[in-house]
Amino acid sequence: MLTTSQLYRHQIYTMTTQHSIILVLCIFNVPFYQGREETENHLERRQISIIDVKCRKVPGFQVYKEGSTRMCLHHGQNFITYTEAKSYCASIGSRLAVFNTRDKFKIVLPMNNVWIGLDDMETEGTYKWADGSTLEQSLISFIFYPNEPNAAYDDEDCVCNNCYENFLKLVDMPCYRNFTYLCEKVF
Ligand SMILES: [Ca+2]
Ligand SMILES: [Ca+2]
Repeated sequence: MLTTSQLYRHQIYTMTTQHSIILVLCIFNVPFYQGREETENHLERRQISIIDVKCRKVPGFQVYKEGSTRMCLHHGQNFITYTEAKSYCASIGSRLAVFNTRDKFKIVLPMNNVWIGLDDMETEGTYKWADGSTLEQSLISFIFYPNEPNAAYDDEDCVCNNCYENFLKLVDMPCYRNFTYLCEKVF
């Protein structure tokens, strides 16, 4: 039988032990979570630096920035059809540029008469980016001029920026029209 005094000391010992375990867990947990955040930040910085470093080594391409977004782009200045632009980008180890986030779209926004990698050539009304992904519905009103894409002449399957009158955003246009183009190098 434990005396009251012994029981009291036992309880104190148990509590102290439990607190010690919790304390130890806390000590080890703090650097664990900090470490994970640092790793994510490190990876994000590394991703940025990969584009910054590698893009400079690709002739004709340069880094375009918006916020923390980086894109390695070549703006071809000659006026060619969408299909020609697509082929040319492939021939230099790239593809037509994909602007599938708001920050990315802000990069192309000030450019005029330029094809980007977005079309509904495969299935009318279903727009796909040049990386094979489908255009997100939530992005349409942000990147397209109001009431575009409108398939105005039935043969409008390719997308260009600021390439029709004073429509200062994306519109769908016939793919045989001639515009400059943006190729994107992906690392
Ligand atoms: Ca179309
Ligand atoms: Ca149109």
